[in-house]
Amino acid sequence: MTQIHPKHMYIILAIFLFSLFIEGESNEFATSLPPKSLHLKNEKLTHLHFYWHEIINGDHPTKVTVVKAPPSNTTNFFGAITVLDDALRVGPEENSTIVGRAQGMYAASDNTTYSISMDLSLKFTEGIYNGSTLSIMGRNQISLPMEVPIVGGTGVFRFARGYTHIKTYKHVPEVFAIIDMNLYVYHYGDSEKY
Ligand SMILES: *[C@@H]1O[C@H](CO)[C@@H](O)[C@H](O)[C@H]1NC(C)=O
Ligand SMILES: *[C@@H]1O[C@H](CO)[C@@H](O)[C@H](O)[C@H]1NC(C)=O
Ligand SMILES: *[C@@H]1O[C@H](CO)[C@@H](O)[C@H](O)[C@H]1NC(C)=O
Ligand SMILES: CC(=O)N[C@H]1CO[C@H](CO)[C@@H](O)[C@@H]1O
Repeated sequence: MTQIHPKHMYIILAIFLFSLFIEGESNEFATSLPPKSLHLKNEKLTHLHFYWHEIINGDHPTKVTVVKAPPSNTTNFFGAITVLDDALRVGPEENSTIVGRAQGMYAASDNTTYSISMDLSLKFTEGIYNGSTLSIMGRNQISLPMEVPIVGGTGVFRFARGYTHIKTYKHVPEVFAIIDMNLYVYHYGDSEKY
């Protein structure tokens, strides 16, 4: 064992204190927290199942195409942008209970097949989920069953991550589309207090 000379001890202590000072200075805006301080104790996995109802035409369409695909040199509506505020219902029937809404936008972003890039907030209005949201972002090739990432959330769904299976349940072109959604999401919150 090598002995540390007392003089060296002072130097080591000085370097240690200086490093604390540097860290404090450079991280004025960022503080490391124990996860418990945000009640992040039990991460849980929740399965949600509901139907996404999009009314395309009629008196009360729930989506609007704000940018049409340029008429030339495009295929599969490439370039079209749509904004939506669609109901999420427990069942495929048009009068079944609303559990939330899908709000956001999508752009036709594949020039060889009809596929959209989605940026959706699912805003829930039922039970303990009332007021919480999930953010969904990713590619959706509408004609096929798809998997789209869940990239985050708020409220009960803070720190959310997961994926959603999306498949068309019923589609009447130019009239409406009902999409079956199964979501698998890791998150922490479980009460009104999150
Ligand atoms: C889309 O596809 C069409 C037809 O193949 C082609 O003419 C056009 O250049 C493509 N557009 C883009 C942006 O790649
Ligand atoms: C929905 O409508 C159908 C037939 O129109 C009816 O039998 C059913 O009870 C209604 N469901 C709800 C939840 O209102
Ligand atoms: C959801 O929360 C809003 C705002 O706090 C409230 O007005 C509404 O009644 C709640 N809905 C349900 C179904 O609890
Ligand atoms: C596939 C297609 O529509 N191609 C057209 C793209 O635009 C150029 C120039 O405007 C035309 O010459 C092509 O026929």
